[in-house]
Amino acid sequence: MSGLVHLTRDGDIGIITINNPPVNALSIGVPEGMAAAIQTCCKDPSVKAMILIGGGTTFIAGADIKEFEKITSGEKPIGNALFQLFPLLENCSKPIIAAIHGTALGGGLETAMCCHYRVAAASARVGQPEVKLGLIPGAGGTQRLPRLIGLAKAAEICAGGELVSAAEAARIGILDQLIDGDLLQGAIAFARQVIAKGGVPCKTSDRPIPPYDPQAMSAVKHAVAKRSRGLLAPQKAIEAVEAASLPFEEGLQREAELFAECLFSEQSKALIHVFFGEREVSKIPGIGQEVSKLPIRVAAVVGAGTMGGGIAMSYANAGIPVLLKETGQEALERGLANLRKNYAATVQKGRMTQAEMEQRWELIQPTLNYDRFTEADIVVEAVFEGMELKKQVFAELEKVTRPDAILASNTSTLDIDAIATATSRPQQVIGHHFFSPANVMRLLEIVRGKETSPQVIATSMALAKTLKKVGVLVGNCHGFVGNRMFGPYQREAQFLVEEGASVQEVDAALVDFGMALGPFSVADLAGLDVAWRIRHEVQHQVPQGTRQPLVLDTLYERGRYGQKTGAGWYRYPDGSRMAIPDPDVQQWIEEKSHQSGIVRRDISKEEIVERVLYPLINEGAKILAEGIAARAVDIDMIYLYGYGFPAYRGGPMWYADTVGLHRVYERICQFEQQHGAEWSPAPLLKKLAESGKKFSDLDRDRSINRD
Ligand code: 3H9
Repeated sequence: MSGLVHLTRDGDIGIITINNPPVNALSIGVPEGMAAAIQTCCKDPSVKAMILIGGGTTFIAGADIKEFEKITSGEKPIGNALFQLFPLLENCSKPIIAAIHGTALGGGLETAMCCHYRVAAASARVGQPEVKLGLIPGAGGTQRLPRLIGLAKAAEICAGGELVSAAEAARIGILDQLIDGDLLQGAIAFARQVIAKGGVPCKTSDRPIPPYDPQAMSAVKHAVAKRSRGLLAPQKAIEAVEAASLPFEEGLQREAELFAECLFSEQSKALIHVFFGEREVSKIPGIGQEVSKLPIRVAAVVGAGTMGGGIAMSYANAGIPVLLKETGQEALERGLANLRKNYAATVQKGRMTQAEMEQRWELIQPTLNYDRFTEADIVVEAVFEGMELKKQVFAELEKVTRPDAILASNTSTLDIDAIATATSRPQQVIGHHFFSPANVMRLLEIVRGKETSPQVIATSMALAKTLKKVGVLVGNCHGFVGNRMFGPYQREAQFLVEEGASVQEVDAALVDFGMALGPFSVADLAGLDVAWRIRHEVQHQVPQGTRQPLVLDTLYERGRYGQKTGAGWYRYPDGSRMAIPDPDVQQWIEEKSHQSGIVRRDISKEEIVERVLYPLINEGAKILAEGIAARAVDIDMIYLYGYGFPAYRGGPMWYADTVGLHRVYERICQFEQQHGAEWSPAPLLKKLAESGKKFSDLDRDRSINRD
């Protein structure tokens, strides 16, 4: 038996404990260890039943995701040992009871379903989340789950990937019993009852599938199609579940084919990159676990506008009391009314109870002065985006906060070191760039100034987790990582419409690529006044003769600021959010093209995607070379969680790797010839392309050097 699995006894019951921290994944050695333990118990006539339980904080979180790359590279076959274990478990003549705490996920739930009974702690959760990795359950999950709970419910769980609480799992038939108190003792008592009743094992694969409900199935299919635009795995999961109507072994065979199809897909590789990426970004080179963190018990936000209100909600949602300061009564009341409206909408959608809303509301304490700011462990400044105003606020904060308080700015573009000069404690100053709506968007771009202390950085990273955000640490430059890269992306979108594409063609090409919204819809949402102001703020740095977008000024001058004014690149009649193409905009674009001597032409979807994404990637390469982002994966996570980049493409840098850096570099060189110096390729991109390497190779090398 392997050291990862231990066999102990409680009288006539064999207790098989998996010890593969942190999540008891089914890594090499675990299925083998379980198989050996079962065989030992089977041979021993004094053992009447077995309990399978996880050591530590959880049951089994599934197959070891790290091992999938070995399979796709041909180093290892798919789940060999698992496929030998499962018949051994299910066909065992002595009853085996899975005792679940923490989570039983993916291969973990599949293991539990091969056991003859399942009991769980009330706090446990189960699920088949493989679709989140671009996969489907591949070890019988799509065949056994329908036999427990019916085809429609199984399709919902396998194609949606959401976790199910123990109470719900017991209600629908995945679990046989919930255990109060000590799980192992409860499982032992359950096993004794099974033995007393004659101990005849009940195989999941022998069960008939509960009666089919076509209406429920079609509702699941409809919901899945709506939620999973562009994704392969959810559809395959439904196909696999439907194959459960076949004889069991045939269904298993179909599941295996579909699993392999998903496993070898680019989507799955990208989503696995995202799974590890989301965790990797919290590991900061040079700032280890030993750096102590400041406690965040009370927060304060300066500015109750859209951003400030959303930030206050993020703190309240995490249970942290937050002071919300405005300068005037009217602005404060407006901000609070918006907050209340936001919360009420969440309650209406059923995502929060009224009681939860009231609890969170209580945590937000409005104020017109700094009187209680000494209580704050962190202050987030969220005032209008202008250097002088921000400096003034920071100078005030210095006087009203404790010396150990973190002073964070929500600036989206401004120099954090310049802001820090307004205080005598630059080591406490940091950027916390939230994304709108701040209570919803998961990205928190954390901007380190040149003097920000390691403790303030470590606290900010931990705080991001508390706020349920993905915190990514970046360096200080105009626009940091996200908005700096977004500049060339937006610029090229505008050039494309001047050259012949329509606003909606550009948006549609990017939406088809998988972006949540096209660049013009995003611009209308963010506000064209904001884009105009940012462009004009940096205008003096742009070299003479550089091509400038022609139409943004026209829209701005006509008061078309986007959705908030009912018109921008599109029209939004009667306050709706539905973008309607506007012939006036098309006419202005054509006039401007004509005046500038641009000959309009047809532009293919492929060119649109390359023209807007490649400058984004090129800028990303410059950012990497400058160390503004520590790793390509940091950039990927920023784009996924802050800019609606499709997760199944892994983020812009991962996407570039999949296209091939040589191809990306060549196209950028061609665009440079056609469109000028703005397209000059990043030296790092050139170097990687010429040496046949990828951005992910660079990350791997850096992580090896770090370890
Ligand atoms: C599958 O089962 C396929 C089968 O159907 C068929 C096979 C043939 N493997 O998230 P955390 C690591 S597919 C390897 O921070 P939490 C994770 O990277 C699998 N490593 O903790 C992290 O490492 P590090 C289906 C894994 O408490 C550490 O564990 N299962 C795995 O917030 C802690 O993780 C899933 O998709 C894994 N399976 O959340 C479940 N899981 O410390 C994926 C975790 O180095 N896992 N790690 O950064 C999860 O959803 C969450 O990790 C879980 C714990 C809820 C379990």
